[in-house]
Amino acid sequence: MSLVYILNGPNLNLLGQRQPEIYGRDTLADIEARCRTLAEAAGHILFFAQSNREYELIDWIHAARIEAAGIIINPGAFTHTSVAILDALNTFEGPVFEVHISNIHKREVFRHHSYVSTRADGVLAGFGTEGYELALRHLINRFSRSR
Ligand code: DHK
Repeated sequence: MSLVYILNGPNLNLLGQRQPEIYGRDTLADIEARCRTLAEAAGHILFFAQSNREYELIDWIHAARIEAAGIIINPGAFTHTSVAILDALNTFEGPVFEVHISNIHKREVFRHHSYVSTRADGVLAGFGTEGYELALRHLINRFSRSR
């Protein structure tokens, strides 16, 4: 049994209402419910959280260092700005997967660079909200392979 952290950055609390033509109609609660079902069916535990505050995301990454087997993170706009989140992720020894609902490379140039990608073991962008489940399925498969 492993603990997985799924962390979400700023504005993702507004999923479902926020620019649905880009981010879709699913809410963060919908994503959490689907991921929780998936994790629990495989015998794992999920910590799922969102914050608009950079320090809170960093504090969760620090907590993950102690107790989590893997991190899935959609840092929102902090993807493109936060060396502090990158530094925190660099202290985490397990696998890190970066998820973006939209394909950031198809959007404005300022979204093309991700600090987090320089640490992430894999990146999913443009798979819509399904990207979270794809990343989680991968982590679950990884855990069962390393047993
Ligand atoms: C979410 C955001 O909030 C943006 O700031 C990123 C990302 C893209 C997403 O696609 O999930 O640029």
